[in-house]
Amino acid sequence: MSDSRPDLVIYGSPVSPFVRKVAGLCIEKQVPYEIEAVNVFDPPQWFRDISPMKRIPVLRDRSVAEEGVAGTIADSSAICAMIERKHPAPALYPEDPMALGEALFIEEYADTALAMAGGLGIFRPIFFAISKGDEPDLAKARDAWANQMPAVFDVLEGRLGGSGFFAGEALSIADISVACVLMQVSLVAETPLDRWPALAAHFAAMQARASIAQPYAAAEKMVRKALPTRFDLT
Ligand SMILES: N[C@@H](CCC(=O)N[C@@H](CS)C(=O)NCC(=O)O)C(=O)O
Repeated sequence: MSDSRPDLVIYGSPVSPFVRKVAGLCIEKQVPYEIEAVNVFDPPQWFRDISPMKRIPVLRDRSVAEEGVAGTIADSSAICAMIERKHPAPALYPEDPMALGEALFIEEYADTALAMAGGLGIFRPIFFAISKGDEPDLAKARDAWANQMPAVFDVLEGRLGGSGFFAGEALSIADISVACVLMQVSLVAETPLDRWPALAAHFAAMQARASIAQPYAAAEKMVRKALPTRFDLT
């Protein structure tokens, strides 16, 4: 009997922007994958064994090994770089050295600065509270929107300049990373970007791509069960 399962398994949940980043890269490359649900806050021992920092996502490549640490990679950036090498087309890392450096920097900036402000500052105080049956901490979320997000948006707006892409002349890991992390805010709150027109245009264009929209739709389906509408943080 032939095995119709995809080689690539992403352990985690589409509610994680880093899981969606890996899924988005796979979709752009038309690489089959599946997501296997793991509750990262109370993970089974087998997951702790393959995720030293107890974070999602972790990737398994079944063509390498079906269990244990072999065949697994923790951390979305490491995972995406591995998939790029294994499935080079279309290239999502620029060839030009400076453009590559810029793409990797923007990916890191999205995964840290943007994720701190939007994920820890806005998504968690709202969604984690609601998931536990508590009132959302809107004061904290509004503070993050007013006082943390603008500086991050200023950097992203400046880096885009007049281009439709963050690095080089084509879609890259930078664009996917920014869109996935910024959409973490959209899961729980309106995301008005009128003061940052280049970023707003980039965000709209990215949301129209299946690679961004499909994993986000899966996350939104889960989030909307607990939170039917988004908050206005302005
Ligand atoms: N740098 C890591 C970040 C992963 C990360 O922070 N994942 C979050 C979910 S979005 C997580 O696993 N959190 C678990 C925890 O905070 O205990 C990556 O890019 O994969």
